[in-house]
Amino acid sequence: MTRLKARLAKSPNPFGKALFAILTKDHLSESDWEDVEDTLLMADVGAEASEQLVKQLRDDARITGQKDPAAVRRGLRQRLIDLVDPNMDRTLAATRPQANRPSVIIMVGVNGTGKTTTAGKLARLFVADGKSVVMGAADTFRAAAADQLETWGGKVGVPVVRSDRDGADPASVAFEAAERAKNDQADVLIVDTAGRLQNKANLMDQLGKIRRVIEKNLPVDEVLLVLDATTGQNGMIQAQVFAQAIGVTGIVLTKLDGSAKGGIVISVQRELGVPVKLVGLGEGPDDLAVFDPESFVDGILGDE
Ligand SMILES: Nc1nc2c(ncn2[C@@H]2O[C@H](COP(=O)(O)OP(=O)(O)O)[C@@H](O)[C@H]2O)c(=O)[nH]1
Ligand SMILES: [Mg+2]
Repeated sequence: MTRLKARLAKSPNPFGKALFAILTKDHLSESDWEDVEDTLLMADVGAEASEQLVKQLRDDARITGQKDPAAVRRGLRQRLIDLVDPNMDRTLAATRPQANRPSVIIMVGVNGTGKTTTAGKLARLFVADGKSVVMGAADTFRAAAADQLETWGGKVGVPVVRSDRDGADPASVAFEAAERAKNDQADVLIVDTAGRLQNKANLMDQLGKIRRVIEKNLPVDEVLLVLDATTGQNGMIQAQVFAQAIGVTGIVLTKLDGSAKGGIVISVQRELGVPVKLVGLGEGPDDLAVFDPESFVDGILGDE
C-alpha cells in the first residue's frame, strides 16, 4: 500500500497536487474554479464526478472559509477518498477461503492492456502467499502469446496449460486448464484470454464459451477486466464492451506508472459499478499493487 502511494507520488503531475496548489491560493476566482474542473477532466475523473467534486469543494471553501493549507489538504483528501469510494469490496475472491476447490480468475481486456503480464504478476502474489497456481493460455491467436505466459510461469514457478497450435480453440485450452487445476487440487486457476476480437457479438460468443467450458469443472469466481490507464476515454468505451460481453467482478488498472491520468480509477468505477482491485505500476514481477483508496489519494496528493 505504501508502495502504491510512493509510486504515484513520483508520477508526473499527480492531479491531487495540482488541485491543492489552486485551492490554497489567497483568492479563488471563477477562473480558478474552472482550473480545478479542467484539472479533474484532464486527469480522466469524468465529467459528472468532476462537476460533483467542484461543487463540494466550492461549498467547503464557502462554509469554512478555510485558508490554512493543512486544513485545505485534509478536506480535499477526504473528498477525494469519498469519490474513490472506500466502501467497495476490493478483495479478490481467490483470497477468500474456498470449499476445497480452486478459485478461478479469467483475465479479459483489449490487446496490449497488460492481461498476460498481470496474470504472471498475480500468480507470483499467490505463490508468495503459499498458494498453488495453474495458468491457462487461452489466447491462442499467436503462439507467442502462450510463450509469453509460459515465460511468466517459469519465472514464478507455475505450470501453464497451453496449445501448441496457432489458432487452436481457446475454449478447449480453458477447459483443459480447469481440469488440470481441479485434478492438481490447485488453489487458484488464472486463465489468460485474447483481446483482439472483431466485434461485440464475437467477443460475447468467445468469452461466454470460455466461461461455460470452465464451469463444467469449476465455478468462475472472478473476471478481471484489465484497462490501460494511459488510454483515457478510449479505454472507458472498451471497458463498457467487455462489461456487457462478460460479467466483470473487478478492474485492474495497468500502466499507472506512466500516467498522470489516475482519475480514470474514479470514472471507470462509476461507469461500471465495479471496483478497481489491483493496479499495475511497471513491467516487473513485483509491479502489481492491491488498490487502496487512501494510499491512492495520498499518492496523487504528493508529499505534505
Ligand atoms: N509500464 C507498465 N507497463 C506494463 C504494465 N503492465 C503491462 N505492461 C506492458 O504492456 C505491454 C503489453 O502487456 P501484455 O501483458 O502483453 O498485454 P496483453 O496483450 O493484454 O496480454 C508489455 O510490454 C508489458 O510489459 C504496467 O503496469 N506498467
Ligand atoms: Mg496477452
